[in-house]
Amino acid sequence: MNTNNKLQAVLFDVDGTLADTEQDGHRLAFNAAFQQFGLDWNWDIELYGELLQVTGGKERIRFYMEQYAPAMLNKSDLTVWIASLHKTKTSYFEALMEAGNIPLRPGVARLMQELRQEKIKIAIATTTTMENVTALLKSTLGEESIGWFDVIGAGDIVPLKKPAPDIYQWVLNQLNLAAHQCIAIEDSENGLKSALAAKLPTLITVSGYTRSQNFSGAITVLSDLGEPSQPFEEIKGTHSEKKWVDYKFLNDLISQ
Ligand code: XBP
Ligand code: MG
Repeated sequence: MNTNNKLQAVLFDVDGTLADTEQDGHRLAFNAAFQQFGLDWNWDIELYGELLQVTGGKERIRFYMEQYAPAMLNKSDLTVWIASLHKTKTSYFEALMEAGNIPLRPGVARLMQELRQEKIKIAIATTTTMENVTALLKSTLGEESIGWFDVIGAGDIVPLKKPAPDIYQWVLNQLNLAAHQCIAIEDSENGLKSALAAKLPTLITVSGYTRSQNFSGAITVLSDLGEPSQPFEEIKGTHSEKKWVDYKFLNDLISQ
């Protein structure tokens, strides 16, 4: 561990932050599962943007049913049925990741590699399932990359999903670190609320669906993590001269 510096760990969100997985990943997987179950539901790009206000796939399916298919809520085995529909959706998502169609966002791989070199811990705090995290990491960074993470907090291991703080608190407990020694990287308002409720300083990189959300409370809001050859755009700036996020950038952010 690097004791000369304040930053001890970086906690990454997954969907929208590591990769733009929602529109052409999760959404397509949900629709494929609906088809397999003989449902005439189709989540188009716009509708899916509205449904994203609810985090968690099972929770999102139930929310959709409340709005668009309330009669089906009377199913006697509703919870089991939603879980099985969601399991099918997860299989389709894994297959989409294996096909390798969704790349990591700018700067993600570079920053993770640098943090590992600097002996800064890296962790994941996500609402999605462990299967999905594994499939994304494998297809983008290789099989061994799962082992790079000191902690992976995913899916149903906590009772309440984002915007509740549970998943970030769980990861902090596992890391045995205080929130002020860490930084969270998120892409959504629900994710920001969750991280802030766990008292984590939070950097936002906006994604397709989240650009116009409310990010008050974030330390800084950027287009992406940037690369030396592909600078980020500052949305709520730090006025840093450097236009890509690296270890020093993050350490300076939480030391201000
Ligand atoms: C993203 C989510 C997830 C995904 C779908 O959360 O809310 O529900 O949309 O994944 P985060 P599941 O950005 O915190 O990762 O169907 O596996 O829930
Ligand atoms: Mg996200």
